[in-house]
Formats: sequence, C-alpha cells, structure tokens
Amino acid sequence: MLSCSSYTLIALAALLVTCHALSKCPETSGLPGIPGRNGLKGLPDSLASKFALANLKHRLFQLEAALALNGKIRKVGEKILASNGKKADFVSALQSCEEVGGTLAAPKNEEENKAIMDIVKQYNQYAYLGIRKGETSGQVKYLNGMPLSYSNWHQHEPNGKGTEKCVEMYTDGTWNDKKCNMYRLTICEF
Ligand code: MAN
Ligand code: CA
Repeated sequence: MLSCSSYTLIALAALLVTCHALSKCPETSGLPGIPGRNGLKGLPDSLASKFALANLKHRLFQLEAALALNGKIRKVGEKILASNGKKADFVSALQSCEEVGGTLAAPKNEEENKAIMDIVKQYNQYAYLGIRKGETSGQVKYLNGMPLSYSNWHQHEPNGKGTEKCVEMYTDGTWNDKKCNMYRLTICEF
C-alpha cells in the first residue's frame, strides 16, 4: 500500500516525464532549496511548487520512517518524541530540549503518556515530565502555566507538599512528584 504522498509524487513524476518527452523542460537547475532536482525550471510555477512540496513531504516521510525504525523517535498525533539517552536534573533536561527547539515531554492524553512510557521503558530510566508545581500556589501545571488537563498519578501521589516541585514518570507510566535536582532521563517533544 503506497502512502498518499507517494501517489502525489508518482503523479507529479509522470507529469515531469511527459514534460521531458515533449522537450518542454530545460535540464538546468531545480527549485531553490531542492538541490539536485533538475527539470523543474520549465514547469509552470503552480506545478513546480506542488512538486517541491510533494518532494519535501516524501523526504520527511522517509526521515521519520527511518528514525522510527530504530526507535530514535516516536510519533504520537502531531507530536514527535525523542530522548538523547542522557540523565539530567530538571533544569538541564529542559535546557537540552529547548536548545534544539523542543521542550520536555508532557503527556496530554493516554496515548501520549504511553508513547513517553515506551521511551522510559526503552532506557529503563525514570524521566522528568514537562510539568511542575507553581512556586507559591503549589498547583500542578504545564511549563506554559496552563493547568493539567490529564494526569496519571501513581497511587498516593502527589504527596510531596512543598519539597517536590517536579514530576517524574515511572516505568509503568505512572507519575510521582519529585525533587527537581535528581538525575532523570531527558525526553523531549517537538
Ligand atoms: C520517595 C520519593 C517520593 C515518593 C515516595 C513514594 O520518598 O520518591 O517522591 O512519593 O518515595 O514512596
Ligand atoms: Ca512524591
């Protein structure tokens, strides 16, 4: 079964071949940002940009498939989850996610929780989540300050009162409020 993007690519490739057969396409350069892709220059802009977009989608599909194959990434809904395999305190873990344009993974539903748990299991290391307690209120929030919309607390958690401001995920996917200065697996979402 071919993916949608494959069909689009095949359709556009067929058009290109036709175009070549009729000698209407100069063999010169490709579109900007698509190095090595020849024969697009003589196409109408609308078709050339469709081809460029289909080509990019195809390339992304290939990359995601290759990375998912060996467990480097996990796709869940619109999110991509990945770990650098390193343990760090909460601030450093968050920093390494932000440095590469992501943030610490925070599960918003059961499916995301399971995907994060799979990585926790893969490395057999508890992980910090992108969730923490308000400095004064003690209210549990996402890093953007919004209140939790989903939770999966372990039995009798959260129990930390003032001292446990961060949240870790256990290997069974349940959560524990925890001090922020422990060394826990870094899992980012993008
Ligand atoms: C330790 C800490 C706490 C946790 C309890 C559970 O004391 O990890 O955060 O609540 O264990 O027994
Ligand atoms: Ca606790």
